[in-house]
Amino acid sequence: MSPVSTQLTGAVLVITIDHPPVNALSHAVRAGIVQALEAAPANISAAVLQCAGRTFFSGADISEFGKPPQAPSLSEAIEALENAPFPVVAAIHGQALGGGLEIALGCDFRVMDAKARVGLPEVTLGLIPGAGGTQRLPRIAGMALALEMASQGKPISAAKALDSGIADAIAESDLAASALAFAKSKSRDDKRSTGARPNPETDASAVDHWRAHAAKRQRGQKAPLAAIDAVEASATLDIVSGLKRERELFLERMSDTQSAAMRHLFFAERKSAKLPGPRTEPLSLERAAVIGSGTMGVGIAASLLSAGLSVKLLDMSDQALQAGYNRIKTIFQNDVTKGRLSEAGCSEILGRLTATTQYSDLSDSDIVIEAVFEDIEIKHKVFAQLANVVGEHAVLATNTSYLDVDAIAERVANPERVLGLHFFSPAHIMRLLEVVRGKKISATVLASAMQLGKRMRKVAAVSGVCHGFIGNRMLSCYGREAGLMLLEGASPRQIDKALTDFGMPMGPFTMGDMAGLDIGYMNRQKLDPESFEQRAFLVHDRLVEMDRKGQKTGAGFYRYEKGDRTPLDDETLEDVLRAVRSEQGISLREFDDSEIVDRCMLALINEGAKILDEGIAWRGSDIDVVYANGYGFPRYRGGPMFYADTIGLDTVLAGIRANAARFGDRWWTASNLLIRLAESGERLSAYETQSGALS
Ligand code: 3H9
Repeated sequence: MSPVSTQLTGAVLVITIDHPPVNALSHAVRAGIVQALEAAPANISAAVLQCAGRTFFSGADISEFGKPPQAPSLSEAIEALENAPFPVVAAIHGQALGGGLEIALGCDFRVMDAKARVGLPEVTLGLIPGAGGTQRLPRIAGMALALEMASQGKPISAAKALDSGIADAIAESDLAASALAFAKSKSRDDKRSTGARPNPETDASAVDHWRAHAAKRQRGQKAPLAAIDAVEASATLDIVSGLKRERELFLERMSDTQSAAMRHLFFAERKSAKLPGPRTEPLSLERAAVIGSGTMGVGIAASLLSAGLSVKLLDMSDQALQAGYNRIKTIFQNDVTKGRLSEAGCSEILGRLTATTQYSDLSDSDIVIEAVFEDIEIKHKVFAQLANVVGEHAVLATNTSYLDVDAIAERVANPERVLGLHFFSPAHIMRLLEVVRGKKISATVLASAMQLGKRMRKVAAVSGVCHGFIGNRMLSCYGREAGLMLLEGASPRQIDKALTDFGMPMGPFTMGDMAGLDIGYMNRQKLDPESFEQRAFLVHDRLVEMDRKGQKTGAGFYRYEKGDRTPLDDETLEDVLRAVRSEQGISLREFDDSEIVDRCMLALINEGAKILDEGIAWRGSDIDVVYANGYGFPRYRGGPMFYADTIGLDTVLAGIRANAARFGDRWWTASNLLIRLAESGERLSAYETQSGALS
C-alpha cells in the first residue's frame, strides 16, 4: 500500500504521507508524492502536504544511501512540487529535517505547529543538503542563517523560522485545520516557487565567520566547509547552476569515508539501545534515589530529574547534602538563564528533588543509584544498608568505572536486580551511559536500564563485567602505549599533538593532567602489579609523588599558570623524564607522528576485538558508540572498530604482529577474532556475538 493518500476538501487537495516511524523520504514516499501531484484534479486551487504520525519528514531515507538510486529522486519530487500549477502548503509538525526541510522549501508556503522545528542536520552525517537546501534556504532566509543552519546542523524553532521567513504562519492549536484554511485563502495566482526567487545578497563576513568556526569547532570534518561553499555559491549562481554545484559537493561528501563513518554511528547509536532477543517489558521507574552528592551524584540526579523522575538525594552530612542540592539547583537555573527552561519548568523539576541523610527515607524507591567513593568495601556497605530498606525488587545500581559488579551483586538478596550504570563526568552533560550487566542480571532489569537511558537522552551501550568495562579497559591499552612511547623518547607534547591531529579532542597527557594523575595512581596501587605494564606509568607515578597531580596542583606533565588551563612546557618534567629513562636504561629514539597514532590505535583496536570476542560487548558497533560518545573519538572516523575496517583488518593485523615482533607479545598478542575476521574478509564494526547474551 502506498504511504501517500489524497483527499479533496473543496478546491484543496490534501496529500498525506504516513510512513512510520519518522516519515523518511523513501522511494515509495517520493513516488507517491509525484503521483499524487500528477493525478491532482485539474480544477484545484491549492494543495496541502502533511505527514501523519509523530513528525513531518525526517529527511532522506539514510538506509537507501550507498544503494542504487531509484527514480524519482528527492530533487525530482521537489521539482514536481515547484512546477505544480497550484500553490502547495507544507504543514509541518514535529521536525522537518534535511530532505524534509528541503521538500518544505520546494512548497510555496509553510505553516508550522508552534512546537515544530526545522533544520539541515546533514553535516552530522558527514553530508551537505543535496536536494536544494543550500540554494533555496538562502533565497528565503538570507545567507547568514542558511550558512549557520547548513554548517552547524542544529534545528531552529518555529518562532525563529517565522521570523526569518521560512515559515509563513504558526498554528497555535490544530495544524491540519490551520494549513487547510491557509491553503483555502490561496489561489493559483499565489504560486511563488522558491527557486524562482532572486539570489540572496552575498555576506562575506558571515561566510568568513562560519568558515573560521568550522575550522575550529568542527576540526577535521569536511562536510561543514563543503556546506558553506554550497551556500556561498547561491549568491552568484542561478538556481539551475547552484543546484548542480550543490549536487557535485553532495556526491563528493557521500562517497567519502567520513560520511560512511558518521552514518555508521547514526545506526549504531540506535542499535546499541536495543537488546538482542525478544522484547522484554521494562519496569516503570519513577522514584529514584541517588547516594552521594559529589560531582557524579549531582550529575546523575540532574539527569534523572530531567528525565521526569522524582529523586531523593542522600549523603551522610547535612553540609554535603546542602552543597549537592545547591549544585543541582544551579544546573537548572543556568538552563533558565540560557533560555532553555522556563521558570515554571525549573520549579517543577526542583519540586521533584528531596534531600535526606536517612536510608530509611529511600524505602519507596524504584531504583537507587549509588555514586559513592570508588572503593569496593564502601560500596558493599552501601548496598547492605540499601538492601535493608528498599523493596526486594527495587533496582540497585552502582556507578562504578572499574569495580566488579558481580562481586557487589553477590552479597545482595535478589542479585538479578543489581547492575552497573557507568556515567561519564559531568553526568548531566555527557551522552554515554555504559550499562554493566552482571552474570545474574534479569532481562527485565536490563531492559529497564536501557529505557531509563533513553529517557535521560543518553546513548546507552551494554557491557559485560571486566576491569574497566568496554571503555576504560580499552583506554588502559591506549594509555599504556602512550606511556611507553614517552619512555622511549617521544615528548608528551608530541604524543598529545599527534593524537589531537588524528581528531581526538585532547591528548592522553593533557587529559591525565585534567582528570588528576593521582586518580590513576591510586587505582594502580590496588591492582595486581602483574596485570599491567608498570613501566608505562613510572613517569606518572614519579610526578604524583612530587605532588604534581595535574591542573589542580598547577603542574603534572605540563605546567599551568594560576587560573589558566593552557598546558605549558616545563623544565622539571624534562628532568623527571631524563631520570626515569636513564634508570630504565632506555636509549632515546625519534618518533614520527604516524607511529604514535598507529601504536595507540592498534592497541585500542586489538583490545576492542578481544572484548568483542569475549562477549563483553555484543556488537562491534557498540564499542564505536562507547568511544564516540564517552571518549571523544572523532565521529568522522566512526569509532575504533569502524576505523579498523577502513584501514583494512589485514593491515591492522600486520601492524599488531609487527609490534609483537618489536616489543614482545606480552601486550601485543593479536585477538583471535581479529585474525578470523581478517581471514574471512568480514568487518569488525559489523560483527555481532551471541556469547554472553542473556539466557
Ligand atoms: C538528507 O536528508 C539528505 C538530503 O539533504 C539529500 C538527499 C538527496 N532515514 O532517532 P529515532 C529511523 S540526510 C532512515 O530513534 P526519535 C531510525 O534509524 C537525512 N531511517 O527516533 C530508527 O530506526 P529503528 C537528514 C531513519 O524520535 C527510527 O527511525 N535527516 C531516519 O528519537 C526512529 O528513529 C536526519 O539526519 C532517516 N532519515 O528521533 C534526521 N531517521 O527504530 C535523522 C530516523 O529501526 N533522524 N530513522 O532503530 C533523526 O534525527 C531522528 O530520527 C528524529 C526522531 C529526530 C527524526
